[in-house]
Amino acid sequence: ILIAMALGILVGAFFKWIIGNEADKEIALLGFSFGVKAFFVDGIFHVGGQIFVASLKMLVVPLVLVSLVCGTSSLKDISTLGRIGSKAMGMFILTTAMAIALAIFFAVLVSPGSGVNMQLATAFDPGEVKSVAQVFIDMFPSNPIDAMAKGEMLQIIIFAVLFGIAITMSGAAGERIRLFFEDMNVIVMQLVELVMKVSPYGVFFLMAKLFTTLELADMANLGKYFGVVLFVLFFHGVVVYGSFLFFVGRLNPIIFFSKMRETALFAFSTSSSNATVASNLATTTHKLGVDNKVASFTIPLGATINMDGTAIMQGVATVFIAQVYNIDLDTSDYLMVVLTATLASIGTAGVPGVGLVMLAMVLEQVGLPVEGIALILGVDRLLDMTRTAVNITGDAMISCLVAKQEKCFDAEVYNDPKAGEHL
Ligand code: DAS
Repeated sequence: ILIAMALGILVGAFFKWIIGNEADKEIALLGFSFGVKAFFVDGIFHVGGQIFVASLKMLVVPLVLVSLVCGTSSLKDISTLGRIGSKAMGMFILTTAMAIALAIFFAVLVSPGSGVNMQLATAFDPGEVKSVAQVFIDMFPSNPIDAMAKGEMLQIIIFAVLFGIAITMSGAAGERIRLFFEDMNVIVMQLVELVMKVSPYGVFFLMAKLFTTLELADMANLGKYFGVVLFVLFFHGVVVYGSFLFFVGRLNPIIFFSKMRETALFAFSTSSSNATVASNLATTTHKLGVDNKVASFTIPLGATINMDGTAIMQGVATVFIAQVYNIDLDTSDYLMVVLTATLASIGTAGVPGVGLVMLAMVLEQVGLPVEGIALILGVDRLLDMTRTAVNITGDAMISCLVAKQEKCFDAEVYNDPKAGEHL
């Protein structure tokens, strides 16, 4: 992806030089540059880029529907939800909402996108502004099929969770449907994999088109975006999680972070929370003293629905893209971003790149141009690796807190530097 990005920038800048300022061109050259612009920039690059963005958006509905139905119905029966489940869910949602609020605060503070003045292909229409009450009423779909057809993601998320709970209450019939959705989940993950395979081409086309218009000076803005996301990821992962461990769990954060090192590195290298579940389970039970009764529930569920790192990227990216296109977001927009990105991160399965797919949904929900994703695609890979490490660290931290509160926690194992060394 990085090579595709670099090539796209070079080709885009080259064509920008050819097309350049038409005023000082000979007629012949004018014809040539017009041909280049029509065939390459507005032709191949534009069409290829838009196809890629459309394929990202194509994944959102099946991905959210299937991964949420699986996640919710895998609770087997609602009684497991009980105290452990509701405490874990409460902590998941609290830390994710805090992550987005932090992301938006620092993004507005640093304003990485201001000064770019990117032109929109069509005039920006924010659509009708809903009251917060209306937002909550509209979250419940009167027609779930219509909601899926229109991509009303908040409605799809609510329907998927309710449907998943209904499955756990439906005995043998529900079990058959649950297994069907588990199979569908495998297929949808392959679909995501397929789109991620062609993403280098998509990145090339989007960056080439982008850099026939973007000033290189705007790269500084991209660098600021990258820096803000990384800063908030580290701040949230170290300061916020460390504070929860120390003040709520009365646990030494230094021990936690030193024991989480290998698992965090595994998440960083795989960019997949799902792939890290086994490692995270082993670390939380054998090294951090969390009873398997808690970890076996909170780690897999957290890998699916607790993605603070992803929510941070989505919060910063939304502010960045709004600033790049000079679109003012007001308080209700930011509240909608917090709500949507929290729900989006719940609906995001833990595989590489899905945070970007869900970003398309967050942008659409607040009426921002989805093609703005092109701006950040090229630098997303390294951010994906980092935010995945934060995602799974949050799962482990919450597992420790819930286990401690439920008296399913072995403090001796937690404080023993040699515990679980055989892993
Ligand atoms: N890579 C995802 C994960 O596994 C996160 C993301 O794409 O944002 O957690």
